[in-house]
Amino acid sequence: MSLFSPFGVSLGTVRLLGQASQTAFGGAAPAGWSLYKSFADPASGASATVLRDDDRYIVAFRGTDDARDVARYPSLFTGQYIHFFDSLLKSLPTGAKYYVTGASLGGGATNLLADIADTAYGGKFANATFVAFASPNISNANQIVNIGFENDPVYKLLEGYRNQPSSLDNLVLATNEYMAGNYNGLHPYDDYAHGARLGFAAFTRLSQSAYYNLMQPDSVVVFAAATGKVQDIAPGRSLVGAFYLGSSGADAMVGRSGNDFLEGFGGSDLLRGGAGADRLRGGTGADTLIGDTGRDSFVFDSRPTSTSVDIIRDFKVVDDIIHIDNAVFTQAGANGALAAQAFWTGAKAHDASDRVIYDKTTGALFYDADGIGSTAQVKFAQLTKGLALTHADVLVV
Ligand SMILES: [Ca+2]
Ligand SMILES: [Ca+2]
Ligand SMILES: [Ca+2]
Ligand SMILES: [Ca+2]
Repeated sequence: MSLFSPFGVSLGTVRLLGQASQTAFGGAAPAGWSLYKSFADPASGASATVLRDDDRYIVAFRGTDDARDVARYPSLFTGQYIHFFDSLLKSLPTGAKYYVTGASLGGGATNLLADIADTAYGGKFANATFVAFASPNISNANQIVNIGFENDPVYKLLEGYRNQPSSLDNLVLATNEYMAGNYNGLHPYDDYAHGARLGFAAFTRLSQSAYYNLMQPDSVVVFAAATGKVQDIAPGRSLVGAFYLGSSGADAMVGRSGNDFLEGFGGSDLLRGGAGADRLRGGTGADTLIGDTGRDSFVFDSRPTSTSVDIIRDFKVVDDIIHIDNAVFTQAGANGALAAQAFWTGAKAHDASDRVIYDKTTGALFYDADGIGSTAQVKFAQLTKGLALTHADVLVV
């Protein structure tokens, strides 16, 4: 399972089409794709870009990506808007593989084409892949997937913001406006989460997330984009776990009472789980991790170096566990519980089999690739002093 698996579309295709939708706004074409046709109808303001790679075509509709689009919403509602593109769509070849995308009003056109693709334009778009971003109107036809932020007041506007089978409904762009309390962009109306570029950057982050395959279409995914603390603030959701994805800079992300998944990426981040069984993954940088109550797991999957020592403020032996990834802790052993002989309590290794060493007097946690061999141990975490830590507190993943 992942965010997009029910829709038969990969994250790679979503990212490709996200970039293509940016091409309609003057962004660079995706690698391997070239401009096939530009379309602009001055009378209606409708415009689109068609990209080509051999016998594959991407039709990227564009809107203005700002409030001027609203004048066209009635024609989205009636379905007439797509017909501003008739001359373009009729001119495209038959028998090709089509991808159809767009953001905002362009997303609306994408939904309208999905609705009529089985019969309109000679059926040439009947087998197209449809991915729409931040669209006010939502179709559920032709396996379209609709992507937008729940706090974007444009997304699903013409549906009264109702969840739809084709829509991702719980993605949050946690900007300063969001954290100030405008959790849905309607208090007051503010389209701060509508910018297509912001959305595109968020999807790049998704592709880098170690949690991607744990996400489902209705998962709450919070993208940190605020200068201060980030937390899901949606009402009625305090017990629902969320995925928190940080930026490449310093983030401060705090989970609520559900089972949360936090990922800091680069920068020295503060991750705090709150109640519930949380998973905290600092990424690179010197991160501060706080699990709070519940059975929390702390994941170390970046190469242990002196600049990436994470502090775990509240490790509790009875509840919590440390995960070390053998892709970077290469001598830690196979996936599963750390071998008893690979753990040692002391200032340094005492035999050749020691890999994880806890210094009870300082609280330092070390990795030693070869035990008492010639390779020096590297500190990778700072825990509290005096813990009754054992090999059972470390899982190799
Ligand atoms: Ca970060
Ligand atoms: Ca939590
Ligand atoms: Ca917790
Ligand atoms: Ca980090």
